Amino acid sequence: MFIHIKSYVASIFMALVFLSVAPNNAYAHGEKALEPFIRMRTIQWYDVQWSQESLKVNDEVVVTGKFHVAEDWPRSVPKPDAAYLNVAIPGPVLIRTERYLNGQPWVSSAALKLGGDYDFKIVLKARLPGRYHIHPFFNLQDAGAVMGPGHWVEVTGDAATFTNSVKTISGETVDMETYGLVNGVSWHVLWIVLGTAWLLWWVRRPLFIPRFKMLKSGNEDALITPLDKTIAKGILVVVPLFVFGAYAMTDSQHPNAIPLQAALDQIEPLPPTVNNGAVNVKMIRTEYRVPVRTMNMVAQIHNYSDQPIRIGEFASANLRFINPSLDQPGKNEEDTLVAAKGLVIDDDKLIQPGETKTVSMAAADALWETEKLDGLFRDADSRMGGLLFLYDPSGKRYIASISTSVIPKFD
Ligand SMILES: [Cu+2]
Repeated sequence: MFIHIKSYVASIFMALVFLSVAPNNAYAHGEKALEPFIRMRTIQWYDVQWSQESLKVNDEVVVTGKFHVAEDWPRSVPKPDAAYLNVAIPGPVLIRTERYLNGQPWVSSAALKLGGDYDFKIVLKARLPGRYHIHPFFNLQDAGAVMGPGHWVEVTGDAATFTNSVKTISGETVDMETYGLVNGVSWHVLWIVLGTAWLLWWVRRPLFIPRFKMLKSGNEDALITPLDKTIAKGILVVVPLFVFGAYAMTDSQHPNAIPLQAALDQIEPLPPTVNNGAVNVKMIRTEYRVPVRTMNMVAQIHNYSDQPIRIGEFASANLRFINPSLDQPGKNEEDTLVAAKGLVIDDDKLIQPGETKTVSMAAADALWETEKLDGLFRDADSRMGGLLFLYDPSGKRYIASISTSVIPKFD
């Protein structure tokens, strides 16, 4: 009976493992995995660009972009006190050679300031040929990975020609592809051989039940022979000596070793002038109409700048809803995450300097559903965030971060 239950549980477990492993979309790698309120109200990416999309082995692709750290950071998500910007790629097919935040070289994690804007640059070097979807993404401590937009990059050429040499502080040039490999493999082999030998030494003898019987009959002294004890003592002396010896040798070969750095990098957000702070947007009411997949937003916009402005785009969770009547740069209409005619404004006139105007906007596209952002209403936190891009007649951009609770409409 017990065996039956066990095999039943085991088969359910196997089925679950299989289901979780079997991909239903081989291209997705977690872009839609996080709850909508986290994707919309933590890291708000914009202007993300890839320097090229077809490169040869050893060529570089530079990923640049900006992100805004939402002011209305969700209560249930730990604050970004240690955040690490990385690139999502399927394995070491490209290597990251440089990374900058606000123009500053960036090695470790950094604390991000809520409400701040940051400018990043990542340099990648192609290692293995193939076609890869590359995203910048943020690893947020205790919160998870917030994906930025992705782009397909094709790598051609011969993997054997890949080079990855770096010059150390002491002036030595090392090949990162092979450096320390023999050493690492040798140590692993040593411990595996030693561990397996010790295991086999005991396993070759009668095991649990015969030993248990000997123990019960008071014959336990016969279980461990003097030779066993001698070998055990030998291991106890030789292994630590060997480890300390190897350590002393390494230390004398490389006297100036620096440990891996664990401190956080200190990087300030961009000065507020970058986004001017010249436009203030107060959300009055936001409704999402489920059947027509439309976010209806009523906003009060105050223009503190000295130029008349118009709304050009609403961006949230890497989706971009564009006002088609305004010719704005970087529309990227062919991008699957861009709704090129997705933003409709009821009274789409210039907002004059000093004017406060109430505007109704509708961000409509099936992307709300296909990107699984409509799951917002099944969350305990149904607040949405995003960036509103406004432009003056000269094309200068003003960015306002918005945050609003969303009411679903099911008809
Ligand atoms: Cu992707």
